[in-house]
Amino acid sequence: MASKRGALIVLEGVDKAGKTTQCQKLVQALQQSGRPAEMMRFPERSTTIGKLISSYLEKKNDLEDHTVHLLFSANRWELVPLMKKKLEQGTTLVVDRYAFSGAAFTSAKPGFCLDWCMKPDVGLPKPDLVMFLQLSPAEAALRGQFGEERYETSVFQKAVQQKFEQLMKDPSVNWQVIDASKSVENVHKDITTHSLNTINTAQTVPLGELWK
Ligand code: NYM
Ligand code: MG
Repeated sequence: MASKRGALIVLEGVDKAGKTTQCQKLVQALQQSGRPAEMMRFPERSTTIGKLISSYLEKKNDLEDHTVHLLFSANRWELVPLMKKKLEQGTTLVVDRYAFSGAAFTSAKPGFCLDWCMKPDVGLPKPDLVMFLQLSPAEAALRGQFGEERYETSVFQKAVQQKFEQLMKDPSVNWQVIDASKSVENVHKDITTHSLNTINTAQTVPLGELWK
């Protein structure tokens, strides 16, 4: 029998929904239960492309909007060989943001349509599960001030949320909406349940291609 592949699990949501915390807790829980798992994040700021993106987000440089969109996508593509290798080796990848953030954030800018924004990411490894951490703008505001980075304003985040809602209508993607207003531990429990189911079923189906 061929060895079992890992699952590709993505967490999405607006800023402050708790994605990073939950990714870390999920990886830890999977590892502790003897399942190989690693965390990844996008943008991955350590590469040459990632450094350009990072300084853009920190407002240290300006980039034309289409250009930065394509750099975010390129930053995913440059990690595809590594992702595929890990998945084939049986490691489950827990990913903090993916192509959905790419499409939602750029299409929230004036003059961009969702369809154009999705194109560069067509054919990326398709997540076996995308969990959307749902948090209302009011609840997000209770979690304190936004940071200093580009896009971190409540007006822009509301536009991003609407784009995510459009993306979630696509039945070719396995979306699960998670109520992120619950306690960290209860959100973690929900996420773990969905992830364990996905890890079991991913072993029986080949890795797909996104938006194809
Ligand atoms: N972002 C993230 C995009 O605009 N496009 C993308 O493709 C991705 C992956 O970068 N505000 C935005 C969303 C976030 C920011 O922040 C990355 P963080 O805190 O590193 O996840
Ligand atoms: Mg963040």
